[in-house]
Order: sequence, then structure tokens, then C-alpha cells
Amino acid sequence: MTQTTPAFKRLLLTGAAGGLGRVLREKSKPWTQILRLNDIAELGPAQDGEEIMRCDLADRAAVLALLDGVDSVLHFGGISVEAEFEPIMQANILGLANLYEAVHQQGIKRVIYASSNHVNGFYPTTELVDADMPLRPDGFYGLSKCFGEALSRYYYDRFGIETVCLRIGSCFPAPLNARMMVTFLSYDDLVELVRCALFTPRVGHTIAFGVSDNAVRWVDNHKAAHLGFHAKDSAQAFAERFPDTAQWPPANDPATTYQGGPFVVAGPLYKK
Ligand code: NAI
Ligand code: 15L
Repeated sequence: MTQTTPAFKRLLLTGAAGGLGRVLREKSKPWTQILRLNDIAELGPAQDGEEIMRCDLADRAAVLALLDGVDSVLHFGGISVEAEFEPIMQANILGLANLYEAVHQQGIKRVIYASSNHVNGFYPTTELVDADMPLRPDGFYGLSKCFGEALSRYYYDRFGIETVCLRIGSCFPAPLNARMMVTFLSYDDLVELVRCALFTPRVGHTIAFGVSDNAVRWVDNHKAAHLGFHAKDSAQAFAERFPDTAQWPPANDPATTYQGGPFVVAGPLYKK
């Protein structure tokens, strides 16, 4: 049997202890000789082909060391829900600035960045959103993802560092509510989307929506067609769990009116 050499010598996965990080920790091994894992949380022992480097993304010197010897980055670390501004600022804003500065200093050419549907959370559910429409974040978390998209655009325009921003919908083993019948991204489709983002020869600065082939769509992915991503799964497989709209909040509830669902009413969370 012929053994194919993995494309990368060393791939960095941040957020490796998180929900999506655990999926990618398992699935991205064939792409790289060494998978370097980062998180602030416990990651367990290094398995074959893994390196563990725990640190806080807000720690600039540690992040510079974290990127040493890395070919490409899957950036899934940070605060993943609405929260007070201070922790979001540390992990998602300062953390991202540290990451890109280190990427630049270490000469790394591409980052796959876990953005979120919450950069567009304040679009009504009646509108079809594409990658070029103005951002309408639905809280501090969504705002921090807007910062990430803009920061990565700057590093592409200024230094030619390529980024694919994945505006992930709801990536869980199954949809958890009626809204997620629209926003659902299966784990297998996530892995395929990340693979396309990593291996497409030229991506420049691409914004791609991360949703499965669900029956209802709020997003139009045609501006990321060059990635060649085709979702294989659909939330319809779980349709029996949400048989009718009775489980939705009333029509005048913002959680139904806007694409961001409950996030649109979660903030502001500034401490008084
Ligand atoms: P998660 O919360 O399970 O994982 C995030 C990981 O980042 C955690 O293990 C956490 O310890 C780590 N982290 C937080 N602050 C850190 C810091 N300062 N330094 C180092 N590590 C830190 O989130 P999940 O669901 O795995 O999401 C991964 C990424 O994808 C996040 O960036 C999230 O915003 C994004 N995303 C996820 C979606 C989903 O449906 N799961 C939807 C849209 C975006
Ligand atoms: C996100 O950005 C969050 O990280 C995830 O936990 C979900 O809440 C998801 O959006 C969603 O909109 O369902």
C-alpha cells in the first residue's frame, strides 16, 4: 500500500479542547505530519503526531512561540458565545491581533478562521445574505468576529496572508431547536469545508458560509464557489424533531425575526 505524505509539516489547531476543536483534532490528522494543539483549557496527553502547546491567546509572547514552525492555522479558539466585553476583548480581539502578528512574523501563508453567523445576526430571517452585504452584528461576540474578518482582510491586502473566514451557522451533532433547522452545519460538512478552505490553491480573502444543505436558507454562498465545497448533509434528517412551527417563539419575538436568534437579545452585557 502506498503511503501518501501529508501536505503540511505542522498544522496549528487553536480551540482544540472545544466542541469543534475536538472534531478537528481527530479529522485533520491526515493533512499534516504534526498537529500542534492549542487551548487555554486542558487538552489531555499528546497522541501520535500531536504536539500540545497550551497558552492564553491574549499572551503575545506565548502566541509568537505558538506559531513558530507552523505552516498553516485552523483558528477555532476564543469565546464562542455572547459575553461581557472584557473577556471577548481579551480572547477574540487581542487574541486575534496577537495571532495575526505572529502569523506575519513567522511567515505563515494561510489561516482558516472560525467566524460566525452572528456577524449578520441582525438581518431579518426573510432576507438572503451574501458575503458582500454590510455586516450587521448582533452583540459583542458578533462584533469581535467582524473585527476578525476585517483584521484578516487587512493582513491579506497588506502582506498577502490568505484567510478563509468561515461564517459557521450552528455546528453541533444535531439541530437543537427550530432555528437550527436553517443554520445547522454537520460535523462532516464542517470538516469538508475546512479541507476545501485549506487545500484550494488560491483563496485570497474569502468569506464562506458554513451551513449544510438545509431545506431553508438565509445565506447565499456563491461568492465562495471557488472553494468547491458541497455540503452532503441536511438538517432535514432531523425534521421529525421539529415537526411544526409550534416550537418557535411568537412572530413578534426578535429570536424569530432575526437570523441571530437568541443572540440578538443577549447583550449588552457591560458590568454596571
Ligand atoms: P468552544 O467554546 O467549545 O471552544 C472554544 C475553545 O477556545 C475552548 O476550548 C476554549 O477553552 C478556548 N479558548 C477560549 N478563550 C481562549 C483563550 N483566551 N486562549 C486560548 N483558548 C481559548 O466553541 P466551539 O463551538 O468549538 O467553536 C469553535 C469556534 O467556532 C469559535 O471561535 C466559535 O466562535 C466558532 N463558531 C462555532 C459555532 C458552533 O456552532 N459551534 C458557530 C459559529 C462559530
Ligand atoms: C455561534 O457562533 C456559537 O459559537 C454557537 O455556540 C451557536 O450558538 C451558533 O453560533 C448559533 O448561532 O447557533
